[in-house]
Amino acid sequence: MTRFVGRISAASSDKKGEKSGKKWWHNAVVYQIYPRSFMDSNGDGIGDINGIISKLDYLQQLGINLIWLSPVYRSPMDDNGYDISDYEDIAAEFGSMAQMESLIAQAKQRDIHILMDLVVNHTSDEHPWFIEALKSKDNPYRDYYIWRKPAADGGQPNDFHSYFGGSGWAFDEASGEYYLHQFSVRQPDLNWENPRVHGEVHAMMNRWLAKGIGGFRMDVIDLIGKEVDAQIMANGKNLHALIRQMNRATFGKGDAVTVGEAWSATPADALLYSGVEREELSMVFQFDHIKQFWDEHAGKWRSKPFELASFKAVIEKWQTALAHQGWNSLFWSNHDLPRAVSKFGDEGEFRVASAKMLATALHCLKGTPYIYQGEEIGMTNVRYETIDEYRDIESLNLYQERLAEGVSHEEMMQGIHANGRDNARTPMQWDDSPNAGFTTGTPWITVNPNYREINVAAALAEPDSILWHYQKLVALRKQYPVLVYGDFQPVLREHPQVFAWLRALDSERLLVINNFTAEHLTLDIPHQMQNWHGECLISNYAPRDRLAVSIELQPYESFALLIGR
Ligand code: TEU
Ligand code: CA
Repeated sequence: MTRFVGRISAASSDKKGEKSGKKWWHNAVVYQIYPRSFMDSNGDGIGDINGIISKLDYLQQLGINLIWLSPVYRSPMDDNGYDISDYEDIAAEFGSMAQMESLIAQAKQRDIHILMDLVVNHTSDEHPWFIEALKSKDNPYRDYYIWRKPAADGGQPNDFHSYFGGSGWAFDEASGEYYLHQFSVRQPDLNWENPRVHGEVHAMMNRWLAKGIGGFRMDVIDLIGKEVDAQIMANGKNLHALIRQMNRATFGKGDAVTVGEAWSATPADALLYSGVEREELSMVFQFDHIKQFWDEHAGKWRSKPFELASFKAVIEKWQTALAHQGWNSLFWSNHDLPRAVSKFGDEGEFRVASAKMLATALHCLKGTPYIYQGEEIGMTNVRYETIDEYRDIESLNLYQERLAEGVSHEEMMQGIHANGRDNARTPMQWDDSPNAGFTTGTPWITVNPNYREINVAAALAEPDSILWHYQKLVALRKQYPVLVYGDFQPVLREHPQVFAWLRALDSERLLVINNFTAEHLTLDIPHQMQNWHGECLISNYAPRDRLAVSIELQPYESFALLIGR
C-alpha cells in the first residue's frame, strides 16, 4: 500500500506545491472522533483519551491521516463539551493534558495529525472569564461577553431565539442586564468586538499549535462576527476580517489544516473562507445537503423524504463552484447529524450495499472526505422508545418547547428518531460482547441494540465488509491524483435514480456511477461512452471494467472506472 507521504516531506513539496496550490493534506482523509462515545478505558461508561490511544492502530490500519477530535477540554458538559470552562485543561472524565500530549505524539508516529475543536463563539458559564464578568459591570472581563439592558417593557432586549430553545437572552439579577447565548443558557457568547478576546484566543491557539497538533475544526465560526443589535448573527460584516486576523496571528504561519463549521455558508461564502489568496481557512463545512431535507417550518424536527434530483443539484452546485478556487469538505454525517446509511441509504436488506455506495460516492467527489466514527462499519440511527433515554440538550429542550406549543409527543419522537443528535452519539460498536465492547461499566447512553450484528470485530473478520471498502477508498486517494485534483463533470444529470459523474485530470478520466435506490435498474449508457473500458478501482458488486449500450445495475450498485488504462 502506498505509504502516506509524511508531512515533513510533503512540506518541502508544499513550498513548491504552494505555487500549484497543492497542500500536504489534499490526499488525506479525516476521521471524526466524539470522545464521549468512542472507547472507554476505565469502565466509567464514558469514552476517554486512553480509549482513543488504544484504537490508534485500528485507525492507522484504516489509513486515515487526520483526526477531528470533538472537545475534550474541561467543561461542566452542559452540551457535552461544547461548553468549555478551560481551553487549556482536559476534562477529568476524558483524562489529563499528559494523556492528550501522548495522544498527539502516538498519533504522529502513525502519520495521524490531530485537529482540535476550537469552540470560541461562546464559553461555558463556568469559565473564569464569565465568573469574573458576573461580578460587576466594570469588571475587566465584563466586556468579554455581550450584555444589554432590558427592553422598555423590562423584558429581553429583542426576540432572538436560542438554537437550543427559548430566548437567546438570559437575565442577570445582580446587574439587571441580559447576556446573549445563541446556544444553551450555560453557553454565553463571547464578544468578538473586544480585541482582548482576540488576543486571549490567538494565544491559546498558538499554545495548542506548539503542542504539535495538525490544525483546528472551528465551531460555528460563521457566528463570531455577529452584529447583535441588527440581529445579524451569521456572516456579520467583520467576520472575514476576524478570520484573516486569526489566520495571521496563529495557524497561517505554518501549514495547519483548518475547517470552519458554517451552517450559513453559500458557495460564494466558501470561496471567501477557503480561497487560496484569502488567508482564511482550508475549507468549511456547509450543510445544504442536510438542510434541504428539513421542513421549512418545523426544521429538523420534521424530516422531508430523501429526493435524489435536488440532492444531486446541491452536490453539483458545490463541486462546480469550488472547482478551481477554494476547497470542499465532504461528509454525510457528524456528531450533530443522523447516521449516513439511515439518512441517505437503507438500514435493512441493503445496509451493506448502500453504505458502500455512499462511501464510494463521497470519496470520489472533489474535496476532503470526513468519516464519522462508526460510519466505516455502517452504524445506524437509534430509536429509543422514551425521551428519558435521550441525553442531547438540543433534543431534550426542543421536545419540551414543541410539546408546550402543541406538537404531539409522537411527532416530536419521530423528529428526534429521524434527526436527533443522539443518533450519532450511541457508543462505538467494537464487538458483540456486552455494551459492544465500548465499556465494562454502564454506558452514559444506551448502546444501539444492533451491535451484535454491526461491530468492528465482525467487519475486520469479513473481507467484503464496509470497513475494508473504506480502507480501500482511503488508499486509492493516495494512489490516484485524479481522485484528489480531477475536475468534476456531471453525467446522466437527468437520471432520477442514478448519480454519476466524471473526474478528469490531464489524460486521466474516472467515471463514477451510483445507484441511489434499492431498485434493479437498466442504465442506458450515453452513445459516446458505450465502448469505454478500463480499470475498475472499486465496486460494491462484481467489478465492471467496460461499459456497453446499457448495463443492469443492482440495488445501490456503485463503481468507479478508470478509463483507458
Ligand atoms: O453545532 C452548531 C449547530 O447549530 C448544531 O448544533 C445544531 O445541531 C443545529 O441544530 C443543527 O442541527 C455546533 C456543534 O457542532 C454542536 O455540537 C454544538 O452543540 C454547537 O455548535 C454549540 O457549540
Ligand atoms: Ca472512561
